[in-house]
Amino acid sequence: MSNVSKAYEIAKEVYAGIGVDTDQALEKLKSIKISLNCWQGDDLNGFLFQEQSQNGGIQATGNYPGKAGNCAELRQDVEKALSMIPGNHKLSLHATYTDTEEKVDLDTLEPRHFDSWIQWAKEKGVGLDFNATCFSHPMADTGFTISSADPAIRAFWIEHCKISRKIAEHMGKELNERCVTNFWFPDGYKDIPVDRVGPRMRMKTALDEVFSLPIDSRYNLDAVESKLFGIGKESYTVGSNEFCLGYAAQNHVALTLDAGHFHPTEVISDKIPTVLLFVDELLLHVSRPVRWDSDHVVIMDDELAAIAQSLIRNDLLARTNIGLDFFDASINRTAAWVIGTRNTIKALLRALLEPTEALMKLELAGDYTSRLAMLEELKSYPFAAVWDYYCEAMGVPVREAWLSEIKDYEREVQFKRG
Ligand code: RNT
Ligand code: ZN
Repeated sequence: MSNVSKAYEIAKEVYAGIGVDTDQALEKLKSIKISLNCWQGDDLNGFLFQEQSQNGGIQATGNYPGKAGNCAELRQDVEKALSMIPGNHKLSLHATYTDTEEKVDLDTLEPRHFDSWIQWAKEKGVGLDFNATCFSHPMADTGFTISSADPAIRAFWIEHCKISRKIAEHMGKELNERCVTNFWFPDGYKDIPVDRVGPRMRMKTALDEVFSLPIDSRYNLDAVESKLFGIGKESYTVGSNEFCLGYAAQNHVALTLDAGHFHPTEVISDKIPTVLLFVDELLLHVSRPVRWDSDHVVIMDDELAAIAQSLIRNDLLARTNIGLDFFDASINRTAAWVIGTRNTIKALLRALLEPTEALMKLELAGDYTSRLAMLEELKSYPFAAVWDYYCEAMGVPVREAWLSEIKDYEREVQFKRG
């Protein structure tokens, strides 16, 4: 028996002692899909435009060598990352990640421009999600997209959003797995506006038009993402939390909660169980803000643990789509995926290894002493042995064994890229 198996057998007994079935937890864990953000692979460049004007107040920083420069390279990197992550997962594509030689723009894209991605996803058994790309484009230079006061700009972005839904529906149909399409708009002002209502009314009307296009809900789910502020849009964001929450609740679209899009002491782990009382579904952008919406790689911090607990304790997974949103260009980009995704899965496992029912009983009985005592003791329970065993059983590297694979991969593949 390997050390990993031996340690697992002991851990299994320890958890059984508090009424937790580790095998059952792992079965459940296996069914949870994480949507990897494609944009971690190439610093949000995409392949639609040769020279992309970057705007929208989001930014990848760093210049680590070996970045994917085309679809084939990006896919190769994603495959590498997925080979080190246990379970079956999804890839979230932005509209700019087309695979085509044709001269197309965001308002003339068609589902067929994503054929190679769909083909690849089928072959690899990877699910796909989608994102309208309403930034880094000359039509977004004024800082406004679908809420622009200029009807031509507004029409351009409305068209792009409609097309995005069509593409997503096509992907979902082809893969026979619902695609989740995220809509985030950078729209806002650097300085204090006079009219706080007008842009929001325009955004509301524009979204109504976008979502009026009939789409098969078996194949696509729409989600709107709020934000507190972006770089250069510090004073006013059209798609604020209240705007998106209200819109999602009223119109039965999903709400996207990005961990980096709130005031620094606000946490999405508390928003998840709250807003699900009022919205149908959620899309999470699991991220890590450091002082601001800096999109750092997800680590095993308290908030990640709390997000996982929120989902598991109240069984909210069925209405929550878990996606990642970070982009660090200062470290190996493939390693970033591996670190962030493994951590997210690890956090879910830790939550699954909690004797939730017993804890809830203590709480209801008013025994807060035992609640605190147990929650603290649980932190040093041997969850790592269960995690290692899961990795081994799922055929992915155990502990940091994946790191040397990345080092080989960057030496042999990524650093040789032109
Ligand atoms: C921006 C939003 C948005 C983007 C991605 C690239 O602040 O978080 O989700 O990060 O669409
Ligand atoms: Zn996000």
